[in-house]
Amino acid sequence: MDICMFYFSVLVLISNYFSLTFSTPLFNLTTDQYALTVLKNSIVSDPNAILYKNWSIHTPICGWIGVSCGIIHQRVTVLDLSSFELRGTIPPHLGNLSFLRVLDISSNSFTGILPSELSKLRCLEDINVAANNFSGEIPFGALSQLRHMDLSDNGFSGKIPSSVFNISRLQNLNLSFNILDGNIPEEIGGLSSLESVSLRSNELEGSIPYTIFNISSLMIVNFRRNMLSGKLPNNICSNNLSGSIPLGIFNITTLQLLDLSWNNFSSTLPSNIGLSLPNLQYLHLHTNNLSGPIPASINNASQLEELFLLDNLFTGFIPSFPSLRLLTRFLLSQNSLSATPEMEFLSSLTNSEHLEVVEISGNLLQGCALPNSIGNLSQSLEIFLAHNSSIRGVIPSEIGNLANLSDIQLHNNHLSGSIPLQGSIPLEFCEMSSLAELYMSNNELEGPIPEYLVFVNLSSNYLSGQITPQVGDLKIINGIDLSFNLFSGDIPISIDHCESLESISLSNNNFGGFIPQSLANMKGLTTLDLSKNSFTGMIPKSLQDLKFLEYFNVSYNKLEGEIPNGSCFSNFTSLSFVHNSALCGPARFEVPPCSKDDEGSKLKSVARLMKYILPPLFSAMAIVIIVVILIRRWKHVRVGTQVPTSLGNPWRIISYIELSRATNSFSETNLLGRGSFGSVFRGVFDDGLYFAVKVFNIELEGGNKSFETESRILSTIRHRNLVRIIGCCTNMEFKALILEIMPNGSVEKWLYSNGYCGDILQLLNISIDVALALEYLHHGNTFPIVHCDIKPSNVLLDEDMTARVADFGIAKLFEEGEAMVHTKTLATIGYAAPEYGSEGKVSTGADVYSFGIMLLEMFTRKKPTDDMFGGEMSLKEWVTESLQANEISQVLAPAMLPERDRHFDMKMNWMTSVFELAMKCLAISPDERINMIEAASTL
Ligand SMILES: *[C@@H]1O[C@H](CO)[C@@H](O)[C@H](O)[C@H]1NC(C)=O
Ligand SMILES: *[C@@H]1O[C@H](CO)[C@@H](O)[C@H](O)[C@H]1NC(C)=O
Ligand SMILES: *[C@@H]1O[C@H](CO)[C@@H](O)[C@H](O)[C@H]1NC(C)=O
Ligand SMILES: *[C@@H]1O[C@H](CO)[C@@H](O)[C@H](O)[C@H]1NC(C)=O
Ligand SMILES: *[C@@H]1O[C@H](CO)[C@@H](O)[C@H](O)[C@H]1NC(C)=O
Ligand SMILES: *[C@H]1O[C@@H](CO)[C@H](O)[C@@H](O)[C@@H]1NC(C)=O
Repeated sequence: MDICMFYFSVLVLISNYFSLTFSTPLFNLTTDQYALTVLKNSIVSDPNAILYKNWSIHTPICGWIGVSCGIIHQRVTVLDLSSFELRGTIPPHLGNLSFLRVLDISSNSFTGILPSELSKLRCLEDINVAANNFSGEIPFGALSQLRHMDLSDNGFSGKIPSSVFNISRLQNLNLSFNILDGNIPEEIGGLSSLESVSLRSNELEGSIPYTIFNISSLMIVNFRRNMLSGKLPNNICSNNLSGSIPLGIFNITTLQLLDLSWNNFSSTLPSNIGLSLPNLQYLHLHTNNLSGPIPASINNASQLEELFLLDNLFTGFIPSFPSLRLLTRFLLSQNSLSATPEMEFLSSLTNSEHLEVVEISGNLLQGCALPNSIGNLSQSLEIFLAHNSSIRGVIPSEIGNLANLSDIQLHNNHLSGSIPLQGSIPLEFCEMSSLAELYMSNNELEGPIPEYLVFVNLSSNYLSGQITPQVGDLKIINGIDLSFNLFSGDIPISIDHCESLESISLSNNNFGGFIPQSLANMKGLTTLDLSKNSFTGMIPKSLQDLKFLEYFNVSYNKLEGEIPNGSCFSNFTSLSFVHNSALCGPARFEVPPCSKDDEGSKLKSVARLMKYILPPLFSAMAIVIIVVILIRRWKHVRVGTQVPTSLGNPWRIISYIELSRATNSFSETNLLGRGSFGSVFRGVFDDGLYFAVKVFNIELEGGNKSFETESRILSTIRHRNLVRIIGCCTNMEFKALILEIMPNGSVEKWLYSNGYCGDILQLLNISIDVALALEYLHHGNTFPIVHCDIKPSNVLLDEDMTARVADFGIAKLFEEGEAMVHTKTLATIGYAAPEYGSEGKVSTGADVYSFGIMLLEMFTRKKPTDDMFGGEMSLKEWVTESLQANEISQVLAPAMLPERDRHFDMKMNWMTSVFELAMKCLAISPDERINMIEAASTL
């Protein structure tokens, strides 16, 4: 009989004895009732009034919400208060709930220590205090019945007590996201029932004890480091495990997840790893110092879904993995790996039907060429990164089969030959100059267009040449957009072989000759834009039979003769026809009426010309600058020149001419604002899309750099709370970024506008948006990005009032090994952290500080530079004093929280929490500031 059962029996005996002696078992009930009442009284905030209403002294505790009792003894066995949004402390009296089996107070805001009296809970099987703000040491002694212990996401510090490792029944141990230090004790090997252990993101150091091999039931091992620090030094909590990975860990056949990433392990992987770990699903060993070959036996771990070995020192050939059918992510970038010339490992991945991500960039793939079988990789493939790898040869056109590929990066290789005209080529247009240069210097770009093109978008480039008659081979093409280029020549008659064509835009080029009658053979045509060219002759009458034609534009040409008036033409307006030589027809087209004779003779001559004169032209397209091709299934592509803006879509390259037209030559009336970098204008594209364009003043020192920084950063990141880029326009003299327009302006403008009403919820939402954006910047990428200029004027509001962080002109993208850099860039006074403002030291902490100031400003509606501050008194001091005096209503923005508000108390509590959070962001020393993960989760 185990201790708990023994204890239980004794108590039952006693209570029975008492029940015989007295009329009710009052003795036991009052102990539990007393403990829970003390707990209730220790709660300082219960925003949903759960305990306040339900835990009534007049009802039996066993009916209280979150409380369950044993049927016979009527003692509390379960206390589950998870996610009640409670704030307060845990009193030692809980240790008197001697029959408690389950204690779950997770996802609240409990603070203080966990009382050591909880060690008296001898029946406790499951304790979950995750996601609170507990601090101090882990108090437990021998809780011999414990099976599940979850203390994650708190502030527990000190060493892991060895008593934890004496709990032989323990199955799940989760201590992640705390600030525990010291070594992992060897006693861990005694946890013979352990199935899952997570010590992720602590400050543990030393090595993993070899005794771990004893734990034959382990399925999940997560010792991942806090991502922020990784190999970066010091400032934030991080594991610092090192040495070799004990080989015994690879003998635990039950293992499903092994995550040792972001540590400093230096060893090789055992060659039989895949044989000894047949159940492995996730192998995350990235960002360590692991070396040696990647064992081919990994292929035997047929359950493997994620293989993350990137950022290590692995060498040798990448083996083939034909058996990994469940693989979704294959990340081997940043090693010193090589491969066979045909890159057989890539071919072997064609068996992985669910493959989504392949990253092999930054390796030593000299002499390797991408195999044609790349086109047989899974249709679910979204990301393929193989840049900086010395790959040679051509890009196989089969890559175009990968319909869902949204990010492919092949720059800085030795690729040659033609650019396959399919697939969607990367996001980083402005960055792609390196790609273009590489192509330019090594290649003559020419060659036939592959036959299976679905959509060609070459608009807004400097492309010249003529359309070859081979265009007729594009049997399944849906759309051709060659607008805004320097193309010339005729439209080949053979274009009518493209029977699926729905959209043709050739506007803004130098096309000439007649409009071929054969266009009318493309029955599905919905858009035909030939405007701003030099077409001559007549508009073929047959075009009026195009049933689906919705958009037709031949304005600004040299056309003459009658405008057809039948069928689909009845809906077009004079705008489609303005600025031609001598068009005539119905009055509503605002052209003179036609005389009968004119018409007949002209028609005939046109027909004759069509038949005999237009020769088949053979010419190749000479591609002069960056070729940007987009093919999407038709359903993904909007007709015409709609700008793709959704996530994953590439940037659009916009010509200066187009931009100038769309902003009315950058007129003053379209000016939205000026800054140190240059100016922002409003504009509207032909298709009605409004946008903002940020024109960088590249003559100013730093202007060019600012453009580069901003486009570099914005091309690598995507988040709902960051301003989104539509495209760019760049040449030697002019650099601009085209951004989504934010109809509600900046937070600053909104904060100090007349319509401002200080809605707390809205402010909180904005705070959360900004926090999430910063969390993503700091922690969501391989290396942290520091914005360096967080303030209300750099946070914009979209039409839904979702906040988006903008203006990355002075942001810093940290490289490996950096956590702090020096800068001379001027910080904004008032918002800059002390170490940044005075010494130019930039770390993620600098953003945290600025965010803290922004929080204070939003809720007090006082700028840090307000006249009332200066000398000793700063915005921070001012709020601190009111917090200490418990009088924050004194500093809240006027009218923010009227006394009559129905939820006055609750909202006042929120405000206190917000200000307390701001203070944690405003610690003088960057090391003492909280990080944005904590800040965002607090909010
Ligand atoms: C408390 O909550 C429980 C469970 O939701 C419910 O059954 C009980 O009636 C409530 N008691 C009071 C006094 O509201
Ligand atoms: C990691 O531990 C090593 C010793 O094992 C120590 O020299 C080093 O400073 C530690 N690094 C960090 C970031 O704590
Ligand atoms: C792992 O298992 C193999 C085969 O069972 C054995 O030879 C080896 O000694 C074991 N290694 C460790 C470190 O336990
Ligand atoms: C990582 O380990 C190596 C030795 O294997 C040591 O030289 C280096 O300092 C360690 N790095 C950190 C950040 O602790
Ligand atoms: C003209 O436009 C109307 C409304 O947009 C549409 O219902 C009608 O079918 C169009 N007519 C032709 C001939 O396309
Ligand atoms: C049990 O808890 C302690 C605090 O840890 C109290 O001091 C005791 O009074 C309490 N005992 C009873 C019977 O409620």
